[in-house]
Amino acid sequence: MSEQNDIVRCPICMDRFVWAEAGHVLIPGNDFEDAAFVDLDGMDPLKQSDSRRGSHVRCPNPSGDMVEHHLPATYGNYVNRLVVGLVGAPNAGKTHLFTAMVRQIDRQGLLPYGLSVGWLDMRAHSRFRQGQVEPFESGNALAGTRRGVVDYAGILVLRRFDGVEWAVTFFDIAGEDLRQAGAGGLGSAGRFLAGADAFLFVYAPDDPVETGTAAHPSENRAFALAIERMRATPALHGRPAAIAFTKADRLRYVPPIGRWLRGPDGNGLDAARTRAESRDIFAYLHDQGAGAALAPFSVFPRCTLHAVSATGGDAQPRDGSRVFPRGVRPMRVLEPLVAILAMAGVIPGDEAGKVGIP
Ligand SMILES: Nc1nc2c(ncn2[C@@H]2O[C@H](COP(=O)(O)OP(=O)(O)OP(=O)(O)O)[C@@H](O)[C@H]2O)c(=O)[nH]1
Ligand SMILES: [Mg+2]
Ligand SMILES: [Zn+2]
Repeated sequence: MSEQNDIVRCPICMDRFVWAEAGHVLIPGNDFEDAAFVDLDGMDPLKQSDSRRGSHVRCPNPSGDMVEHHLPATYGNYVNRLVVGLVGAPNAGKTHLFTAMVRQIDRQGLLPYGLSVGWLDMRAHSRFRQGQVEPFESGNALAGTRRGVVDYAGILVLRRFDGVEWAVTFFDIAGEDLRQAGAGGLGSAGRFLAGADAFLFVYAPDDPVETGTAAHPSENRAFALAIERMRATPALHGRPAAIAFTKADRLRYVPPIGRWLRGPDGNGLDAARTRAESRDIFAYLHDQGAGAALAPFSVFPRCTLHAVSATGGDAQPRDGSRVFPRGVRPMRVLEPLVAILAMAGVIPGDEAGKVGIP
């Protein structure tokens, strides 16, 4: 959300500090190890801004409670900032969903909403494309997220037709870290729950094949923690949330899920349609006894529910790894994000103002 011009909250450690326009930046070499700190003080302003692009600054982390970490050196240029946290149980499908979202964003999937896109950290984005999006596009299942990694998964720059720009930071951490974040404080990986401006809850129908131990449908520890945090932190009240009911391909013949999954995808905002979809899926999950999946509705005044599929079908084992034999076919993966962007005011206008209002 918007803050005072030069005060930045680091999305990694959550400290607030005054953003310094000069000082040292970390200019990456070919490898992160080759990176070199360069002092911009006294440098010609034109060269300075050139050097800032593509480089990083060390977060001063005033509270000194984290290992050294870095932010893109242009992060502070954006007055409008939104941090979106993906929340969900281990194996829920957060990483596949996020990867499918990035792929769709890169295909200009947000243009129908008046948003053109860029990535704040192009190097990190290229790495993500190579390491995640490309294997995914070639039909390979992605690995589970490494535990203990506290870093943003990507920072998107959205530019509206009226020229207003937003920096949108995404966090996708391991579900197991989220699950344990409650035990004895937030834990380093779970602290992003405290600083997220919006939550993308990821819920999947039970999956006995992968987990072996299907969780009790009414229990979702990752959701519960985010909600607890929300209740305990008045500053967070009123933040938007969307629930992605992912892997809906498994329910493609089950009404009303299948019908919504085949429904409009990327056709612009329609608050009434989103309300109807949220109601239908709410009723379905309620019938299934999946109360925990619906818990976000009890704390987030603006909350939506969407049937999505990151992959279009199940992965199957092949030669020691897992593949999608017919390739991937993401369905409606941007719908939850679009709802969040509308609720957060990133997408402006009357229709956006109605999204998520019960
Ligand atoms: N059928 C189907 N399977 C999916 C879909 N998305 C993910 N999966 C499968 O679900 C498994 C877990 O997906 P991930 O994206 O790694 O889950 P995660 O929530 O990031 O898990 P952690 O990183 O461990 O927290 C993978 O084996 C995928 O093959 C989907 O849309 N449809
Ligand atoms: Mg993951
Ligand atoms: Zn920091």
